[in-house]
Amino acid sequence: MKISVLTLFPEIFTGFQETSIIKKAILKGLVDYEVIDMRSFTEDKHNRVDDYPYGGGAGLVLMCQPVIDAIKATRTESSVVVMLTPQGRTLKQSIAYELSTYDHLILLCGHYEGFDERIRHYVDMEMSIGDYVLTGGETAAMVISDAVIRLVDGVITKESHEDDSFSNGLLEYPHYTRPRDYEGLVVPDVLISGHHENVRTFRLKESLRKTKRVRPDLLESREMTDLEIKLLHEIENE
Ligand code: 4H6
Repeated sequence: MKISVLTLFPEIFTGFQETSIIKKAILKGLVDYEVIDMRSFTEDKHNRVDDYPYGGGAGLVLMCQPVIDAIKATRTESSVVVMLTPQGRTLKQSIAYELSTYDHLILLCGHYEGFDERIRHYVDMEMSIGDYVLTGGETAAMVISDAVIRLVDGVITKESHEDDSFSNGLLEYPHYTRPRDYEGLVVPDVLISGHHENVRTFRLKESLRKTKRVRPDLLESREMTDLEIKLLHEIENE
């Protein structure tokens, strides 16, 4: 898959592209990651990309010309143009899965007070990473890129994201590694027993316990198996 980021601050993305799993995905050719400076599209004699809002008010607004020319130069038949804004649809793991199946994502990052409204005519969807305000769309674009890239086939193993929090509608179970006893904090016996079925049940129960405690909203909209119902009853009676 290809991801093109349209931004006024391309340097923010260097550390992201050069680190860990994202770097490997790019090196393996699984993702083509391109960062484009929208300022290079300005036709203003002072290189301006923003201007005062009609009707007055504080702050500056990104102009149509450089932004729309950047979109037109970057998009192809198969591109999906995603604008990062506080008003967009909130990112969820299920949306990250959906985005990871696309051929070409264009992530459009705004700054200042936002975009001239007419730019939305050139956008396929508007996304938000949560209910808070950022100084620019770049960090949101990085969050979306990260969530999507790790789901692209071959970037990490399937098992490693099938167990992820949210993938099965629950938060992830706890993990332990050596040593077995750290200052009296011991690893649960079942994980050392080698009994795979018991390990699976333990992990499911701990996932349910954590989800019930910190994200009960996730349980409300989720179908339960008989085993899950039984484990939840056990948790309630402990
Ligand atoms: C578009 C419009 C995304 C982009 C306005 C972007 C939060 C998110 C931005 C703005 C973002 C999110 C500019 C409005 C700064 C506030 C960039 N903030 N803003 N939740 N900011 O995904 O002032």
